[in-house]
Amino acid sequence: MADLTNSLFFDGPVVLPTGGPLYLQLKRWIEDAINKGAISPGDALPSERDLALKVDVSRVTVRKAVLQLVQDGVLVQRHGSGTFVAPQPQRVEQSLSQLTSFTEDMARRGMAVRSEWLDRGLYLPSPEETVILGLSPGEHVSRIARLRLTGDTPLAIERASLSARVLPDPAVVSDSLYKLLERSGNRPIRAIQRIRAANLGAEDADLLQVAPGSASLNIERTSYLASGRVIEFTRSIYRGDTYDFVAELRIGDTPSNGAAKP
Ligand code: 16G
Repeated sequence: MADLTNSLFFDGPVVLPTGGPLYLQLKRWIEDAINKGAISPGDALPSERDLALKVDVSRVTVRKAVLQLVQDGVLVQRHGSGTFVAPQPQRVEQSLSQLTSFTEDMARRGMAVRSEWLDRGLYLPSPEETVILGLSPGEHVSRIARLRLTGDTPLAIERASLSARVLPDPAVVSDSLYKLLERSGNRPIRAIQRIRAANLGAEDADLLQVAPGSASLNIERTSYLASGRVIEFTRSIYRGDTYDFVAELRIGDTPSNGAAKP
């Protein structure tokens, strides 16, 4: 654990972001410092008095900003020892062999899940969507883009495309897309996933509340109905610091274990 009495101010004079009440400006500045990695989980914040002096605001302003950050779960206060950057969110393990929804994955861990809408609407499909979803000429695509969170912690950005014939009104998706598809008998039973490591651009990093360039796991899921028809094509961007994908591996029927088939 580092003593941050001074290191928060290494970058020179403090320039608060503009707009809104002073305590909210200070709150955003502290959040930025955490997101940029200037202060890390577990690090101690300078004392209220030191912060007020360095930032040139009143102690009341510091107290209000810190209180909000504590309420948001960004900072924690330990009686007698000070204020600290909250520990990293709990890592989530997801099986790679089960076809589950985000809502189900989180419910199994007892975590409340919610979504913030980034976009939802009917669009002319891209050539990629036309091919992957097997759309007929003139058929539209329903796109839903969501920030998926547990509490106040964003975990993933998901951008799903479905045929407008399957989902004519994307506004009807409330909590779970799979639950909705299940009701119309369109829940996928099989999916192919492609996972690759990437670094977050500024916009996605901002949504996921991490520093630009942070690691992410980008997943493309193409899901199928029992008929073999593609029902969903989703691109997800998971925060690299919160997700572990776990696959169970079994020895196969190979010649080496004597179980080879002709
Ligand atoms: C998962 C799926 C995503 C699906 C979503 C439905 C991955 C990588 N992606 O996040 O393809 O659209 O679940 O979740 O697992 P929902 O039913 O909670 O909306």
